[in-house]
Amino acid sequence: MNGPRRKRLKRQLESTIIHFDYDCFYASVFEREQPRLKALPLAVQQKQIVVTCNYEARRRGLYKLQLITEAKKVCPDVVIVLGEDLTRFRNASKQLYGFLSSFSWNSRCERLGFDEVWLDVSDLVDNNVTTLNLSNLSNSFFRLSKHDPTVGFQFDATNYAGPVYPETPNETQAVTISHGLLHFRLLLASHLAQHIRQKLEYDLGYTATVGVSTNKLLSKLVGNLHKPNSQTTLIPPYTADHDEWDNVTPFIDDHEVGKIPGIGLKIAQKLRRHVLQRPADFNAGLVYGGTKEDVRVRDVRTYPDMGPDVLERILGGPGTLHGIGTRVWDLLNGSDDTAVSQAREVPRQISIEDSYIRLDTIDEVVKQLRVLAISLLRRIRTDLVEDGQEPTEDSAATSRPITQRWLAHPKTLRLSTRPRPPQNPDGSRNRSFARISRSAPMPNFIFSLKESIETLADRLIRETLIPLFKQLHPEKQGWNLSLVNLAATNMVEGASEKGGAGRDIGKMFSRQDDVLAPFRVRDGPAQGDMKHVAEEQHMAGEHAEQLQIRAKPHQYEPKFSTSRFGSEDVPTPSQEYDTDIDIDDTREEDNDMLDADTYRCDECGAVMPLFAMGAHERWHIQN
Ligand code: DCP
Ligand code: MG
Ligand code: MG
Repeated sequence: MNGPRRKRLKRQLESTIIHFDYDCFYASVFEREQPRLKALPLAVQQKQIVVTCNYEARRRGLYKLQLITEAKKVCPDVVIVLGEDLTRFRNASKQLYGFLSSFSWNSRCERLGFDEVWLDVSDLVDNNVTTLNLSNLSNSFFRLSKHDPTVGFQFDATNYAGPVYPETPNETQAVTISHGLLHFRLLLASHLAQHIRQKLEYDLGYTATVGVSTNKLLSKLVGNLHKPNSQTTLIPPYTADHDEWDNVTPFIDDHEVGKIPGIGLKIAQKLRRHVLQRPADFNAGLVYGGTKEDVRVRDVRTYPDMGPDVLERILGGPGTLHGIGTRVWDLLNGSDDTAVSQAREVPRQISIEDSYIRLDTIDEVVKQLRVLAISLLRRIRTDLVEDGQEPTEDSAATSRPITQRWLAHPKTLRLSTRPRPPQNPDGSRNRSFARISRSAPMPNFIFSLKESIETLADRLIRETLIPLFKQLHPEKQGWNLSLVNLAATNMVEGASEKGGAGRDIGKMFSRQDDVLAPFRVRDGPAQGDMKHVAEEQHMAGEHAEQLQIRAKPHQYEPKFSTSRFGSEDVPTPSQEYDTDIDIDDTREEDNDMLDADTYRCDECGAVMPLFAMGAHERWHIQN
């Protein structure tokens, strides 16, 4: 192990991080609505794909991102539910986030997609470590509340809760004082994780798979070892300082390079190519098909001369951020000093979009703008208006008037479209993901809570959206749009009469939204719409990792930001209103799902890597 790496990792040993990934999330949301589904093989369909299925279905051979036709063949009695409307998943995700973040003392609670959350429990755990009764560890009490010492749970602090990595027989796991602080921190965190998982299941009806470690990278990866409804703690030693070995290196070494969050498709390909001395092979699969050659972290890490400088040379280049070599070297060594980001009260922006096979008349555009504007206004009200009650002298009064208060005002409305490129003489089209956009000040009338959403939407279309559209597309015809996006941006938070930190934290968290980068949670399709596309499917979990590896966080590639997982690098919209057409100005926020290696099928909207496209097109021809 080299010096700088050890130093870096050591610095991170002061944090205690728990990563949650809900089990078969979309399927669980349906099971909560209809408990009878629990016992049946259940698949959630988007387009022609099983986006997820419950574990009963997995037992019968179904898997995520399988074709529906294939799933029906493998398991003829599979129950299929439609999951294109994301509203229920978004709501469940918010509720679960609110629940998990209520355990936090430091408000560091970050969501990735809909189904993953990191909790930084460093302060909570440290506090409990310092109050351990070392002479009676097996009868310990975990304090959950800073203020009330009676709130918490009993636990046995001589053993980890749940499985650990490396697998260790229970008797040899026993922890004594001599094991040191890191052991105790992780051990306590493992009990906390178990407690939270149990409550999550009993109180809310969801199960999760959990990882416990000292940074975001390791906690996310280690959780995968025991699925579903379980947890894994990566136990010390984390560095080989005084010991002869550490547990982090063999753990991270076994991963295929593309499985490391933060190592995207292109970076992974470059690493593989360097190690293999030739481009790595792909198996062309239909959807996200069995993909690449297995090049493990170990193969890269131990490759002759490998280190930050060589990586900088292999991966760097025009348009890449300086320091990519160090960053990737850190990741390959299990080191990640990105912080779990602070819970945010309001989203940075709210955006709604839909994609279209054909959208080429003004009448149809107005119709679609109405659908989008209604969704947008509804989301704005849900996310930005807080219900409260007028304070009165009589605390028992039940008839206090309900008040509604704006938490924030989006100051800008942006309309973006993605025109289809014109046909080539041979009838083919060039692929293009370029968006164009125009923005305008958000008119104040939309903040009226007295008017109906429909009335506001009609006025917004008349007064703002149609003029914006005409600026974007001055010609009356000749265009054909494959996508329209409406975004409320430039969020200015309203002053709170109750003040910042001390306000109703439950409400605050339940409103928190979009910890989005590197692939943002997109707003869901408006109900009843037909061709919603898979962009918002870039959520969480294993397949998100697959998606993440081809996500393009920024225009240049590879992009490396301080927060690969977090929200910090969700760009803040410009304060200025653009007056010129910016080609593709929305790419950073909205277009970062797709990169040159990703393709969206014009026919059905499914998103897939280019190599899968041939098979996919053949599939359309046959069906
Ligand atoms: N999802 C999606 N499209 C994808 C990948 C995922 O719509 N390409 C959705 C469906 C999943 C949710 O995101 O329910 C979370 O993704 P996970 O990969 O974590 O999958 P699950 O939670 O469903 O399953 P697991 O139990 O393996 O975590
Ligand atoms: Mg999951
Ligand atoms: Mg997930």
